[in-house]
Amino acid sequence: MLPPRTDFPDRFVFGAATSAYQIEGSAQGGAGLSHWDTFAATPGNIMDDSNGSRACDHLNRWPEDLDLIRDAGFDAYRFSTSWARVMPDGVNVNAEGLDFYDRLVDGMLDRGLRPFLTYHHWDLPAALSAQGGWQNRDIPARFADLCVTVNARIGDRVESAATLNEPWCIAWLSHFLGAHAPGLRDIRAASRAMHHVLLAHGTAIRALRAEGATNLGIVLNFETSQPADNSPAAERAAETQDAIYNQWFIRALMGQGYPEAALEGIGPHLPQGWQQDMDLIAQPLDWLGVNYYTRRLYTGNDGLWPQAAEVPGPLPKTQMDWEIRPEGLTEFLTRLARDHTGSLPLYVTENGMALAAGADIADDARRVQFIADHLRATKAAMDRGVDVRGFFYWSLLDNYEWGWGYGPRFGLVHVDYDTMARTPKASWHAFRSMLGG
Ligand code: IFM
Repeated sequence: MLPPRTDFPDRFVFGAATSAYQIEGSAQGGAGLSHWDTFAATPGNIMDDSNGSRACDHLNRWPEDLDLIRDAGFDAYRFSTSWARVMPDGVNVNAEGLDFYDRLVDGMLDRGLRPFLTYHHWDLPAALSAQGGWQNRDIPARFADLCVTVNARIGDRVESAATLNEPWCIAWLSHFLGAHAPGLRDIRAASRAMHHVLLAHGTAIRALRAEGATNLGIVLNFETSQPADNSPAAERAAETQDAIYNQWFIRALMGQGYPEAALEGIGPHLPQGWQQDMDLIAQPLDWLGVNYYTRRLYTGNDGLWPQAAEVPGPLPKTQMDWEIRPEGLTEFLTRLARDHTGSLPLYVTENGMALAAGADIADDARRVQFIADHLRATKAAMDRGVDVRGFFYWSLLDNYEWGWGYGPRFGLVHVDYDTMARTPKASWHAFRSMLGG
């Protein structure tokens, strides 16, 4: 059972989250190819060789999906706009794309749902990727254009807007670890992307404020990083990983500079004159989104980079093989407020688990437990004085889990990918009982 709603303040927001490429169906509605379409078309990049061309067919089934959010009793829906749908070539606007988001936002308001927009959740137009994408210093201006264009159409009706979802994934996972589009393993590309993604955020926030947009933030992901043993080498590996993953972005955003432990490897490859960009990156924010899923353990190695030294941990795991450790959420929320964000409002913008469907696709008791434990972990941080304003479950629907394809099932609602039938799971019903939907 989930904790009662009365454990949380009246104004605390409960929501469900998705992203465009993972659910919409990228081959429809006049969208251009994104670098996820081209990455997925390259054999070996996606575990089941699938892509997001149809995904959950949300482009056509969105009324049913919004009904599911409303009927569970959620207050809000966190969604993203697809860059390749709004600007198929990265520059020119596809009116059909903007019309879709216009209808979607009206659909939310008609159902009493508060729209929480994310401008970019990874579907960079392939045309911009071909010009260097996040490695290219022009990308901040292009991204600001996207944000201003979308804001002009739906900004009057969204409650809040985040520039980017998980810049670590956009930059490091995609350009150094090679696991996400564009699939590079190149320190120069990665270092440039690590900087340009932040510059794009700052440039967009400044442009949006000039248009009068309010309630602006960004969504970062955090993962507990711990040494697997007592050796100095393991400690160093965990610290380097923590610096790259958990400190790089938040420190720069809060005007605290890049962390030394990460600059050691990344610094030599940053674009020349990067120091002059740091003020623009540190634009004042109205809130910060926190995505939390797991922790990872590192043993020592001789190299600079900790990933080579990751070892499996002993805790129970999700379908992604991610350790389940709810107290990590309390730790991050309190650490963020203490070390970086002070009184800035925080939202848990993503938390959830992948769980394979059993014989009864609606029975996901383990997920109910997972959610209950993470809601309690959120409350524990609030009890310590952290200003947490909301919790969004990832994800409303089973969907396209990037390089993992359609195997992992994160949804509160099961999706049959042949028939597209939606079936609410026990976790959806648990939220409904908690929220009075
Ligand atoms: O599915 C992703 C989402 O797109 C971003 N955050 C993590 C989720 C689970 O991997």
